[in-house]
Amino acid sequence: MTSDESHGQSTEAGESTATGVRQSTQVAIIGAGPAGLLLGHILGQAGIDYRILEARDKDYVLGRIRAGVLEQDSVDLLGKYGLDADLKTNGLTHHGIYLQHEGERHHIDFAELTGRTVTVYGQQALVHHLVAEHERLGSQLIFEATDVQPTKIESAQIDGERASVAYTAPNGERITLDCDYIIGADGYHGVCRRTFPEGTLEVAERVYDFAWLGILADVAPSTDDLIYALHRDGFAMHSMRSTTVSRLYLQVSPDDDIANWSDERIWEALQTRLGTEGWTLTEGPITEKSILPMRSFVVSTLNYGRLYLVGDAGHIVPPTGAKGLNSAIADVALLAEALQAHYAGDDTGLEQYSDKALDRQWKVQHFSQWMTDMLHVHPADGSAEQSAFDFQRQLGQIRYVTSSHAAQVSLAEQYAGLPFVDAR
Ligand code: RFL
Ligand code: PHB
Repeated sequence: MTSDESHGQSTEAGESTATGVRQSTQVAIIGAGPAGLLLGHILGQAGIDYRILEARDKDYVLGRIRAGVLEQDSVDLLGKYGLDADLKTNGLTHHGIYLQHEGERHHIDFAELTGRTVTVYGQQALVHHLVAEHERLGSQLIFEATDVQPTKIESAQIDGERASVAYTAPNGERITLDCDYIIGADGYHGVCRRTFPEGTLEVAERVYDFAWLGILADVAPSTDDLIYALHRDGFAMHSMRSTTVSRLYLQVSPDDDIANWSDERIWEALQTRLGTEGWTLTEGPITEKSILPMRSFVVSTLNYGRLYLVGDAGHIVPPTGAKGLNSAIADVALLAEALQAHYAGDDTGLEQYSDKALDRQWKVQHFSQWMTDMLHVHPADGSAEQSAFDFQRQLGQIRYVTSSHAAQVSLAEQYAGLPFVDAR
């Protein structure tokens, strides 16, 4: 089946029962974030039926801003499935990043160090494109599907039994959707992870004592590549969305209130933390601002019975290494391949999915935490002496990274992206 053909055509006109309507598909995907939307496209192109159930309305899903950097393998995967038309026009290829400390700025050239690049392309633009393509194909993408409840997930152990997902459709009808597999692509706050039977899933977690204040501004970026800066006042970053829109971040306290941050105060802090001699940060109207908490979080398994987790439903990283969206895409690549192999008669990929995805994920967790630790001021939870020690240690680390070829290759290799894992 090609991407031009309609797909995701699960049976719509199901049988009515006393408790509602019973319908059927092969794969029920819960969540229309980037992971769920992308998985649907790949399955559809392989001729596998699916239905995507999203709790929020379409405007809300299209309105979320979030991530901005795609690894090269993410870009290549979107290209492989013909989902990169907008990305090719509006994505900005970047050859590296700047690391900055105490006003000193160093370029780390990924292309030169590893032959790989990254692409700055907003998650919002990606989601817009994936939704538009689903609509063009007439996919089964249901917004405002409420009270979504996965059931019979353990049915993999019972011969011939299928799983099902119950949900309330936007017209108020309660639907039971029978399926072979349920995919939890429902993010950190989703329902799927909570459906694992007690004792089958453990959580490893770290919460940080700092957060990011993120802004979007209608002003051309003042830099060619992203700038990550450690300053005594805290971390700051300069990213972008296009040649006319900038995205910038500041480290703040997680219990700070956005009301405390006037536009003027934000620009002042950005000028201080990002400033270097001979360089100007151009200011412009701020169109969006919010404070984003951060955490590291990984579940012990991404699979129980007929239920599989992908993306933020199974793991979260702090955004410093730009890995969340890319990890979601890496999971989808692996699981989509495993599901295709299943329908061709081979279950090895499904059996190995969780171990393989988590093996890659823990490497990504290490990198994200390393970048975060190196670039943020650690609040004096213990003592001012500890904080002062940490700051000097971090400066030592940045000076090492910016002067060592080996350290730069390692950073570049991880930032541009560890290879996606093969399901075979
Ligand atoms: P999402 O995007 O959270 O989507 C989950 C979807 O599931 C829906 N849902 C439900 N639907 C039905 N029933 C339920 N019970 C449901 N519960 C939830 C939700 O409404 C939602 O639509 O997860 P997904 O698809 O796994 O995608 C993950 C990414 O969104 C996330 O990892 C990234 O945004 C993280 N991230 C970054 N990642 C990168 O790779 N590069 C970056 O540069 C980057 N920058 C960032 C980021 C995240 C940030 N924030 C906001 C934490 C920058 C920031 C500021
Ligand atoms: C972004 O552009 O939103 C962005 C870029 C790099 C990161 C995090 C966020 O590490």
